[in-house]
Formats: sequence, structure tokens, C-alpha cells
Amino acid sequence: MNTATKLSGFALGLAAVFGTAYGVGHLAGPVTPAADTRHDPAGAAHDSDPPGGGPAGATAHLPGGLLVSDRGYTMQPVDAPTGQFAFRIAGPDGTPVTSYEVAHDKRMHLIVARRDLSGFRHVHPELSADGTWRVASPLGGPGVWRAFADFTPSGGDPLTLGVDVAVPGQLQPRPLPAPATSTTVDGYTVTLAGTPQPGRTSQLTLTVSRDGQLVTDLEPYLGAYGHLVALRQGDLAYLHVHPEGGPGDGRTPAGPAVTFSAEVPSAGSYRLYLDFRHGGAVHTAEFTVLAGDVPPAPTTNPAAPAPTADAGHGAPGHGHN
Ligand SMILES: [Cu+2]
Repeated sequence: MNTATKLSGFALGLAAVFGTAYGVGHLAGPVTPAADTRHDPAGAAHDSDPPGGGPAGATAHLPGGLLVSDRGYTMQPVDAPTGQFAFRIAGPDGTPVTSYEVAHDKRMHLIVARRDLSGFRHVHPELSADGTWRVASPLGGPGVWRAFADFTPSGGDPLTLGVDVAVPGQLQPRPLPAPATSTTVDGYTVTLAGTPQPGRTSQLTLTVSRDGQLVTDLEPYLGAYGHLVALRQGDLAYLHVHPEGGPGDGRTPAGPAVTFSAEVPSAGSYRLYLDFRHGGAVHTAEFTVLAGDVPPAPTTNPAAPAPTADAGHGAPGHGHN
């Protein structure tokens, strides 16, 4: 516990730097700075840096991943052989983009989750010369999936586009797991300290242990000791943050704690996915968190007929096969 406490203080010291630089911008997209919520004294970075860099437009305030087309770039799924997932990014001139910046070791990060927030995967497709990205399909079963392409076109701004992909078959939707501050994955226990707050930056510290021992030799994964993705329940707004500091910088320990500065765009339920690497494998720890005052769940839904339509099996009298 002493170690964790100490690291936590360490991380807070870094937060001021991080809040300005990468975290908030990448997390919540091109955010219009909310003056009263910034912790950093170095406001100059905001003043000299137009939010998002690109045309502001109506979408500039949106979290990532909600749009299939943004700032001239469009995500286009492509027919692929069974077991493969393929897509292109069409650029402003309509042709597939073939040149990308490397961000966190990769030119393309593809994240998928089912619309019920289950089945999260984070994979890295290969780019063909014609601009098609291909990867062994990460879609783990029937249902409607959201696929997020997280990338930076050469010379452009970071973008996350999202598209729905349907996988045929019978879906058994899973309720969102209850909020918790501890979870287990692959024999690891991961605890979460901190609560995301809508509209302002919060520290989230994830601490990894195994068999009761704190893990202090996390392995670099894509240039960091952890990657944190948050998806908002209801629309799967996409937030992706990296910790400030990382492997090889001489000041960032390899665990057991990894701290992120995170800003969520609204009150609500979020599913957090922490990717970390240890023992030669990548593990994903998942948490449900509530941000802010979450509106009470609807009691009797006045739109009761809707679920029948959503089920896709026609009128109630038809029953199910
Ligand atoms: Cu990635």
C-alpha cells in the first residue's frame, strides 16, 4: 500500500503536465477549453493551439468515435473473406488514405466492442498498398459491433471514426456489469482508484497485482505501461488515454500503478478497458464506472413496444425461433 500511495503522489505531480499535453485532447477530442476546470498553470499551450487544429465546425466538441465521417475522412468497411475484417479510410478527395503517422508504435489502432459493451478487442491491422486495412476478425460473435479506427493521417490531426458492423446470429445481450473498483483478468487483480468527473480532468490509477503480489515489472505495450479506453454506455462515445510518462524515460516505474488523466464528456455509465502487458501477453481489465450524477434508470418504459421492434422478429405473436 505504501508503494501505491507513493506512486499516486508521483502521478499527481505529473498530472499538470499531462493535462495540457496529450491526455485531455486525445481523450475528449478537440475540447473547447473550459477555463475553470483546468489544473495546469501553463495556459499558453491552449492559447496557441487551436482546439483540434482543424476546422471547428459542429463536430469539434464531440467525443471521438461517434461519427463514421469527420473532417473529410470516412471509415468504409470492405468485403473480406470469412474470418477477416477489412476497411479503408477515404480521405478528403474520396480516395483511400495510404499514408499515416505512427502513433504509439502503430499507424492504425482498431478497437471493437459489441453495442452492449462486451467483447472489447484492440488490434492492429496491416495496410495494403491500395489503402485497405486487414486483420483477423476481432468480432467475437453475433450482434451489432462498433468498430473504431484510431489513427492520424499524415500531416493531419488524430481522428477516431466509428462504424457499426452486424454479425449475424442470435444475440443474447448482456447487462452492463455493476460498477466495481476491482476486477480480475488472466489471474491478475486490477484495482481502480479515482472517479471520472464529467467535464473535468480526473486521475484514474489502476494497480496490478498477481497472487497477492504487486506487479512491478509491467512490460511496455505500444510505448506505454497501459492503454485505457473508455466507452460511454448508450452511444459508445470513445475515449482513449495514455499515461503520462512511460518506459525508458527514467522516471516512470513499471507498475504496479499506472495513472491516467481522464476527462469524460458527460455524466453516465462508462466501461473502462485497461490494456497492459505482463508475462509476454496483453491483458485487458474491464471496469464499469459511474461519472457524475447518473440519471435514475427508467422505471416503466413508456416506449414499451420498441424492444419488440428491436428484436427484429416482427410482431409479438410471431414468437421466437
Ligand atoms: Cu493500438
